[in-house]
Amino acid sequence: SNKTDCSRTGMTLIDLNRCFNEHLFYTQGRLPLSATLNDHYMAAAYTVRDRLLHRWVCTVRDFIREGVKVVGYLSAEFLLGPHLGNNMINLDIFDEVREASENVGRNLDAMLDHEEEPGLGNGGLGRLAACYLDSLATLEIPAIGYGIRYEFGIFDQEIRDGWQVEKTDKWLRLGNPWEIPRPEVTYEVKFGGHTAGYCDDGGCYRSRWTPDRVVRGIAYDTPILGYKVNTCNMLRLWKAEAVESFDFASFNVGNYYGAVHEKVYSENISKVLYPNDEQIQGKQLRLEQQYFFVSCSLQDMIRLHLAIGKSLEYFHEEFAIQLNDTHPSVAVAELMRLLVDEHHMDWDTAWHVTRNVFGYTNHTLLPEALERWPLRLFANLLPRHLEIIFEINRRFLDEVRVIYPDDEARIARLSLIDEQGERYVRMANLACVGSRAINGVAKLHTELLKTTVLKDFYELWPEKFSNKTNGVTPRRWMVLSNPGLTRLIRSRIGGGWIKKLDRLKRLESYAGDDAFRREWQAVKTGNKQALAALILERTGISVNPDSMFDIQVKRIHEYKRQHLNVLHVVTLYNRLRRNPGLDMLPRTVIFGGKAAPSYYMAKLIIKLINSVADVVNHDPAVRNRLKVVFFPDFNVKSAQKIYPAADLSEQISTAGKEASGTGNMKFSMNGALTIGTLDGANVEIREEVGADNFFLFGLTAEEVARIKSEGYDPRSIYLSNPDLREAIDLIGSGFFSRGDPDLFKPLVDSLLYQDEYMLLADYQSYVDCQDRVSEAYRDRDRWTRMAILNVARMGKFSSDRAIREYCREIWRVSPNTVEMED
Ligand code: DL6
Repeated sequence: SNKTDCSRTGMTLIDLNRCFNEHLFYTQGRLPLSATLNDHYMAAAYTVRDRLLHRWVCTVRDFIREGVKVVGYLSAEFLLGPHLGNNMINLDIFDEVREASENVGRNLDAMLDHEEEPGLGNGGLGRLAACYLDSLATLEIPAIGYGIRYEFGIFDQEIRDGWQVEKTDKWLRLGNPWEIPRPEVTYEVKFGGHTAGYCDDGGCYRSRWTPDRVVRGIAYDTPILGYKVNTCNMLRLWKAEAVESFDFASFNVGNYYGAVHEKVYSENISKVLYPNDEQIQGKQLRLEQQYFFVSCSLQDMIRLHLAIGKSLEYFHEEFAIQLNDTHPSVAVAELMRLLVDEHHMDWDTAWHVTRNVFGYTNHTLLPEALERWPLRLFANLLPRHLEIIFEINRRFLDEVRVIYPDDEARIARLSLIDEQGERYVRMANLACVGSRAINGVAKLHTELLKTTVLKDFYELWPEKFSNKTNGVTPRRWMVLSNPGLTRLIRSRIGGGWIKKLDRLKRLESYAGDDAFRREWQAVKTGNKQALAALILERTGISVNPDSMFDIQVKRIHEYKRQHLNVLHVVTLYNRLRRNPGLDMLPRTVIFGGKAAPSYYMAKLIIKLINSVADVVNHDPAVRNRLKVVFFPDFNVKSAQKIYPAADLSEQISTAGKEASGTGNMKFSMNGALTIGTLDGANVEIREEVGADNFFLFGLTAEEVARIKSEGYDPRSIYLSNPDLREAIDLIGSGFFSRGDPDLFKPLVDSLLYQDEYMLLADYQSYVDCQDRVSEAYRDRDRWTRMAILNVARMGKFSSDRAIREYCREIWRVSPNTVEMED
C-alpha cells in the first residue's frame, strides 16, 4: 500500500514522545538512563527528520508527476546554521518537542546548543543561499540547491593573546542526522589529459577528451522544509571519492602509499572550504572544487530531465539554473560540453538551451574578488572546456564586432580571455555571455555594476540586467532567534507576518503605546542579559546589560572598516582620560567576525580590537562607561543570540564597496537602530524606515569616487583633526601594545599614507553621528519608538520578497502545492 502510517509521523505530543523514545532505543541503542546529551539530541533530530521525510517524499512525487519547472541553485557555499530548531519552527511543533524533551529529562535549549552547525560558507553569500532555500520551500517552489559537502567547513576561530587562531571545523565528528547519503546517485568527473579531433558517423567534426584522472561525486541530500507547508525541497551536496579506491596493481608490488594515493587525491576535492571572503587565491584545487560540483549537478539535472521523458532541447523549459556568483560559472562551458559531446546536440541548439537556462548573480564590486583563472592552469585541468570557451568567445566577439566595429579596446574588455600580459579566463564574462539574466543584490550595487565592472555588458545587453535586493528569512532571524519579540508581536498583530513580512507595518500604531514600549524594552533587556551571560562564558568579560550594546559582527575586512569603529572607541576613551568625570552614555562595543587566514591586515585588526579592549576594560578611570568585547567564533549559532541583543547596528563600510549586506537587515528586524553609510542595502533600509530612524554619516559612493580621482590625501586630514590625530597617535605610540610601537605600525601607516577605504575622510562625520546616537539613546522612549518603527518597516527585506522577484522576473517558475497522502 502507498498509505503512510500516520502515527509514525504524527504531530501530537503523544506521537512525538513515542517517536523520541523509539529513536533513543532503536537508532541510538540507549535506555533512557544511560542516554547522553548527544543521544538525546540525535533522537530529537531523527524524530523531527521523520516528519520532514514524510513531506519530502510527497514533494518528490509531485516533481515527477507534475512535470513542474525546477530551480537549480548552484552555490559553492551554503551557510545553513543548525537545523533542529529551524525545522521545529517550520513544522510548527516547537512547543511539543520542547515538552517531549522535558519528558525524557532533557532541556531543549541544551540540545539546541549541542548541535554542530554546518558552516559550509564564509559569510553573506553562503548565508544568502541558505535563506533563499528556506524561502523557496516556504513559497512552495520546486527547487534543488547544489553544492559541495565539505568535510571541514569554515574554520573555528579561537583568540589567543588577542590573535586569531584557526582550528579545523570537524562538524561531521558526531555524525550528521540531517543528511541522507545516496550512494547510488553518483557521477564521474574528468580532469586533465588532452583532447583530439575526430569525425563522427555523420561526418561531423568533434572533439574527444581523454582525461588523466576521474573522480566520483556522491550525493548527500538534506531536506529543506518550508514554513507551515508540505513542500520539502532538497539540498544536494557532493562528496568526492576515488573511482577505484584501492589500486591493487600498486599494492601487489608493495607500494602501499601508491595504492591509496588516488583515494587521498580524489577525496581532497571536497575536503575543505576555502576560507576567503571577497578575495581569490587562484589555487588549482579551488577550480577543481568548482568544476567537480558543477559537473555532478548538471549531470544530475540532465538525468532528472531525461527521466521524465523529455528531449534535452527543452531542458531550459524544465530547469532554471542560478549561478551564485562566478564560482559555478564553469557551468556554461560544462553544459555545452555535456550537450554537444555527450548528448550529440548541434552547437547552435546547445547554445540556445545554455543561454536560456542560466541566470547570474553578482555579489561583489571589489576587483580582487573578480574571479579569473590563468589560462595555463585552466588548460591543464579542463582542456576541453578551454576549447569550448574559445569557441563561445570567437562567436561572441564576431557579434560584438558587428555592433562596435573598430572598437578594439571594448572588444578586449568584453573578451572571455584577458590578454594583457599573462592570459586569464574571465569567469564573470563567461557568466554574462552564458546567462539570460544578470543581477546585482541591492539597488546601488546594481547601478554600480552597470556603470563600472559590467558596464560593457550592460551597454551590450541592457535588457539582461535587473536588481534583486537581498533578503533574509524571518523564520530563522526572528521567530527562532528572538522568541520574546515574536511572542510580543504575535500578541498584538497575530502571526501572519511570518509569511507576509509586510504585515509588520501594523506595528506602527503601537510605537506610541506606552505599555507596548515597556514590554518591548523588557524583551530587549532579556536578550541583552542572555548575551551578557554568553560573553562572560566565552571571554571572561563582564558587561552591563543596561549599557548600550553597540555591535559590529561580520567578516573582518578593511572595506567593512572595523578599524573606524576602533577609532571611535579610542576617541571615547581619550575623552574619558581627558575628563574623568565626564557624563558619558555607557556603551558596550562588541565586535565579532573571522579574518581570512592569509589576510594579514584583517588579523591585525582583530589583534587591535583585543588590545584596545584589554586596556580600556582594565582602566579603573573608565568606570564601566566603556567596555570593548571581541566575541570569538562568530557563526550562525552565535549570530542568533547576538542580533536580538543589539541596540545599535554598525554598517559602516566605505560607500560603494559593500554589495548589499544582510546583517544590516537582521539587526534591524530585531529592533536595533543602524548607524551606517549610504552603501549596499543600507540605502534601501533607510528609505524604508525613514531618514529620522536611521543614523547616517559619511561620503556617498559618488563622492568617494570623485575624491579618489582628484587625489585623496589622508595625511592632511590627520594633521588638521586633533581628535583623530590623538586617537591614531595613541595606537601608533604602543599604548595598546605594551609599549611596542611596531605592532600596529602597518595599520597606522596604511591609514596615513594610503587609506584605501577612506576612514580618515569619514572619521569626523562618524564620530559626530555617534554623538547623536548617544543623545538619542538617553531618551529611552524615543529610542524604543524608533526601534519599533524599524521592525515595522522591514517587510521589504524578507527573502520571500526577493525569491518572489527571482521567480517572476528571472526563473519564470510558479508554486506547486504539495498534498500529503495519508
Ligand atoms: O549578496 C550576499 C552578500 C552581500 O550581502 C555582501 O555585501 C557581499 O559582500 C557578499 N559577497 C561575497 C563575495 N564573495 N564572492 N565572490 O561574499 O555577498
